[in-house]
Amino acid sequence: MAVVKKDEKAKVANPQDASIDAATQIMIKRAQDLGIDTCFDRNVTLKPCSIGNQGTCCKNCSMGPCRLPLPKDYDEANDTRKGICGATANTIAARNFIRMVAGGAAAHSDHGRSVAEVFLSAARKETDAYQIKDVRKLLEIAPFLGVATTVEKDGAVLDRDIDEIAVEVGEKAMEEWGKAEGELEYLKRAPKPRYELWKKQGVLPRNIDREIVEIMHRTHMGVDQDYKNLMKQGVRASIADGWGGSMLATDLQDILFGTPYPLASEANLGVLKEDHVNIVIHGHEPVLSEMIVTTAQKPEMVAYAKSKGAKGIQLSGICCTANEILQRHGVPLCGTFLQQELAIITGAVDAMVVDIQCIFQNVANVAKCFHTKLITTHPIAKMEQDNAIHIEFDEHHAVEDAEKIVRMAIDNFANRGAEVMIPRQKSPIIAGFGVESVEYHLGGTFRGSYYTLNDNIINGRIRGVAGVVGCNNARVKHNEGHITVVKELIKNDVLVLTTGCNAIACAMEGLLTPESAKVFCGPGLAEVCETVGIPPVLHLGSCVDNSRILLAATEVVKAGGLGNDISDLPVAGSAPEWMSEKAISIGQYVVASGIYTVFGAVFPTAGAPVFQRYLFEEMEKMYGGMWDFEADPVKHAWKMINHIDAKRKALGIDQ
Ligand code: XCC
Ligand code: SF4
Repeated sequence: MAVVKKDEKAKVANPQDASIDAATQIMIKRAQDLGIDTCFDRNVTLKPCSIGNQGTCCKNCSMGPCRLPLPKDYDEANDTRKGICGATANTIAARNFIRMVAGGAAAHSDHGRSVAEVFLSAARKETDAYQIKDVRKLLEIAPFLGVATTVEKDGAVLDRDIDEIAVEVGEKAMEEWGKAEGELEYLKRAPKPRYELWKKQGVLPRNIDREIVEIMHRTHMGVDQDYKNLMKQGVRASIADGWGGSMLATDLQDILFGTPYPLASEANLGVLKEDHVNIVIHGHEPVLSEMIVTTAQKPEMVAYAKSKGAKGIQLSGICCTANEILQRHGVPLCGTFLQQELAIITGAVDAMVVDIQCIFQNVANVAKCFHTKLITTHPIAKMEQDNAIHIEFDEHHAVEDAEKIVRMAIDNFANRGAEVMIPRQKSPIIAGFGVESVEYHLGGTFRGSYYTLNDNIINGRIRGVAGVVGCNNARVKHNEGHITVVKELIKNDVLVLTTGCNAIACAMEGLLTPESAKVFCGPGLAEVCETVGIPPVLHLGSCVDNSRILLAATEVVKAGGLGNDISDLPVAGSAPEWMSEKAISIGQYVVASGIYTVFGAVFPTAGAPVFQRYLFEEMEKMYGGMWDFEADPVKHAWKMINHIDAKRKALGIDQ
């Protein structure tokens, strides 16, 4: 992947080197003309530490940091590197790696916990802002949490009261974070052989919080100093994320806000409208943004905006909050992680509303250069800059909070400067897929007809399925990895499931339309997409919605014909431009679920080759899935395709 080059004289990014996206290039240049620095420029002036980059810098106690770079003449048999305490490069890299898992699992799971709290308030009718919207899904997940959906009365089996089920589901869900005994309830949703494998490996999570806490303990100075044992806990915590915190977040959000179904929208900075009040929502939790969507659509709010000289209110989103409100309401995507500063630099954003995760602190500095109100909303995510306005959101006065925010944005419309510049680029998209809609669109089941996913995989029209997900990373050319990997996959008949910022990148590039199948796909995949009318790249939502990918894989296994476990399937995972700890947690639970997973950009264990080999090779023997790294996006895609072909061969469907 091309590394962003620096313009020696100016010490700013060359826009053409920094991104493949025209709107982004225009806005990087615009920022430079205005003298405002963005992450693209800071990438030029701030170089990463090459030892930290290799994963072999330990600062877990104050005798360090102990820095153990890989020697130029590295000789594995005589690796004498050690910290003051004697910790080896493997121990240090493994500790750092699983601390990333802990950070990521904590982020996803704490998000899930917040949703569960709101869910329980709604179920108990302590708030009227939220209701149980999707009863079908409530009834679907209740049994997995051990909640009965029927009662016996006088020998007859009757449907149980929905409100009662909801309260019990809420209570049982909350227990998953901290129950004293047992194991996570959702683990049994995995294919049986997978569950048995986890049991055999001793990695069934007990509860979500405990596995994260135990990582912090085991990586403390002088505790666990065996990289294999450390990784065992990393695997366990990651499963608690994917099959626990994240999956609960997705399910409870679906029940509260509705399970997504395919809908049309648009993506890229061009969705901002000069003559509208623009509110950009950024972060991850849909609890507040759902309220903002409802509020901004109210006739009295639209009338208020008009009274201030605007033609209406344009909502749009960045990062995963964007994906959440896109998949349920069709709210357009303003941009990916790396475009958050650029949105404000258009001069057209009247308010940027942020919640948690992936929010640059620098958006406050950029907002200072414009009229933009930057509003933080979450008690755990404030900013030190004095222009950051904190309006703390609480589900008990959700409607009032949302109204206050929308009014503040409308009132701010009149304060716009003359210099609004919105790039015109935007692409039409179809988003809002999930396990339910993949099934529905592909024949109403997974197997047994011309249209179904399993049959199309078996007959080879679809070569395999890839989950391509994850962040942007300012250290590599914006969206180049995402788009190159995805295009190479669909060109070779691999159906792509996407979430997170990869989904936004694909959206901007026009890959989320059924029409794109003709242009970019191999003949088999094109035929399937054209027959059933789906895009070759299916947008499955936010980062917590990677749980949808796990469940889709599980359904494919259950439908039969493709082996007994997820590790038998011709599937692969990828995060071409990852940067966050959440991505490491996701990668690890995908690997632990039996899926070969390739990361791009950098890999944080390069300084400890023995430990890295454990992740890249040994893991497959234990879990049927393993990590890999490839910075070059075409080679990256081919590693995935080769893996898919090997799995097809093993299944005997390679003709
Ligand atoms: Fe953040 Fe979820 Fe990464 Fe994008 S993809 S940069 S984590 S928003 Ni999850
Ligand atoms: Fe150094 Fe060991 Fe302390 Fe880490 S825990 S900083 S390796 S002495």
